[in-house]
Amino acid sequence: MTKLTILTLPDKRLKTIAKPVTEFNHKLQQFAKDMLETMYEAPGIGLAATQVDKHIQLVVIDISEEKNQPLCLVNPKIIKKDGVQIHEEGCLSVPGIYANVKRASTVEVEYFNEKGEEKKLQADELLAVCIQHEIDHLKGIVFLDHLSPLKRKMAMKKLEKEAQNSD
Ligand code: K2U
Ligand code: ZN
Repeated sequence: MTKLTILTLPDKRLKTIAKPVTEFNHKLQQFAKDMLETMYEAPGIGLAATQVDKHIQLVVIDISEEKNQPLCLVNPKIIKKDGVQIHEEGCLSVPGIYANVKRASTVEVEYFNEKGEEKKLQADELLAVCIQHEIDHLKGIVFLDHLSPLKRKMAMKKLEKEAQNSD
């Protein structure tokens, strides 16, 4: 297994729009395993391929306490959204910054697993937040992009300050 390097803002590669996966082969399945290992190690409950500078439509998620319920969503599409929820979010690509983000409270997602099998999933609460957060990454969107310009500016200033302090 390989631990992958996670990009952090202000790296512009995080704004890249991911391409659909067309080949479900051993290489993709190994990449999904490496993504899960990197996510558990971070630690996080989700990770998008964009964040490790691989611009394909693949995200991994595991919100279970025991870290034993991994999900791999390839070419995910939200086909239904309902309600509104506000949840505090962080991001492995935006270290040390947390903010409330408004998102749909439930989503229905069509996707393929790493073997190329078609799947459909209904999610609510934290899983719905995570799925929307990760699919945003595949569109080059980070959670700060949902904030007001003032809040986003304040968050970027804090990020820059923390980056200077850690140099
Ligand atoms: O995309 C990422 O960086 C992974 C996020 C996913 C996430 C953010 C906000 C809300 C739900 C999911 C990381 O897992 S952030 C770290 C974290 C860990 C536990 C709970 C919430 C956030
Ligand atoms: Zn994130």
